[in-house]
Amino acid sequence: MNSLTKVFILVFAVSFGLLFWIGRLNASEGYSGGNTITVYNWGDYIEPKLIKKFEKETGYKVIYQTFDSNEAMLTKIEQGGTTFDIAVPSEYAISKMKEENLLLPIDHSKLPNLKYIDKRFLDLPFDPKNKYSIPYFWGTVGIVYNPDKVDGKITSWNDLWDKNLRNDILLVDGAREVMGFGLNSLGYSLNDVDKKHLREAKEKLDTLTPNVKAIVGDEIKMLMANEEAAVGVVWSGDASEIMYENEKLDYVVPKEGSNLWFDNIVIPKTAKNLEGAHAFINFMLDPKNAAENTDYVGYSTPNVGALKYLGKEVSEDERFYPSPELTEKLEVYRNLGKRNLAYYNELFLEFKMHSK
Ligand code: SPD
Repeated sequence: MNSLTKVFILVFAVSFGLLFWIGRLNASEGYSGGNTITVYNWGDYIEPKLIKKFEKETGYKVIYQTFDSNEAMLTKIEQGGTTFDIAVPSEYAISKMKEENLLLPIDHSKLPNLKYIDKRFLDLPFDPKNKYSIPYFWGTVGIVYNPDKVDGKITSWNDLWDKNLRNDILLVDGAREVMGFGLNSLGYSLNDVDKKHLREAKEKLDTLTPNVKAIVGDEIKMLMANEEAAVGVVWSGDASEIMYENEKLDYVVPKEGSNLWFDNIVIPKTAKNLEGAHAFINFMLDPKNAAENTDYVGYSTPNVGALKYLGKEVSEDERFYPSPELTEKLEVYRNLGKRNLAYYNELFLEFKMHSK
């Protein structure tokens, strides 16, 4: 082989290697465009068979990535370098993303299945006219408990401080959720930004630590269903899943009040495949697909078309489909602004350190 051929082979090999690694990097940060769409969703938040079905029906290939909190999702999208076509933030995170100009408007003419969404979930204050977001799931924060392991019924956030629950409580790993119930237990709003109240809530939470067994993510479902703890503070859909696995358990929204939340689908500004993103949203809005998804993940659907397939035992279970009167008494998280959110996160981190 002459030296010119050697140089040619070397240049070819290096270029091929570089292209390969760039391709891998793109894939890991959500490469999309052409025939591919990248979806960024909460863990355990879709029936996997629906992804396959979507790919088969539309010819798009789905790259699927997950997050476990709004804060983690926000940080990743704010940092840039991603090309997610779809993300699923909660309402206060949507307000923040709008404020930071991180979202693209959604073309409703490409979503014929939007008509199946209950009007109650449309045009909410965090996104007037649903310009940037389409309802996916909704729910509450509450207490799932094992009646065999607690004295009497649980009705209040303050029941968590019962001395008999030593090392027997699991908490959802969410700053707004944990700080929120700390505030609610003191009679404050879960959108309170008064630093004195927030510190008071954190100090009260610190006194709960002897009862806290762990602060966990999606594994809370398996742990509660297997009776590894008596009580869990969870999102309603996780409670529904837990109770499906272990019928003995019950779920309550505490009397002092709690959070009503909405997770909506958005198209981040960095999206590369708008056609694919709209096709995905419309597919998820199809009543049969939405019913299959609801049946799998256990959360409450805003899709009235889907409820028909799920049966009355689902739609009439007031623990997971609370009446409009009850939901009016609950509070939706507001976007509290960068500084206040940072303070919530800081106090929650301190609490986590304290409970180790
Ligand atoms: N495992 C999926 C959990 C999704 C829960 N989203 C709730 C957000 C409340 N702010």
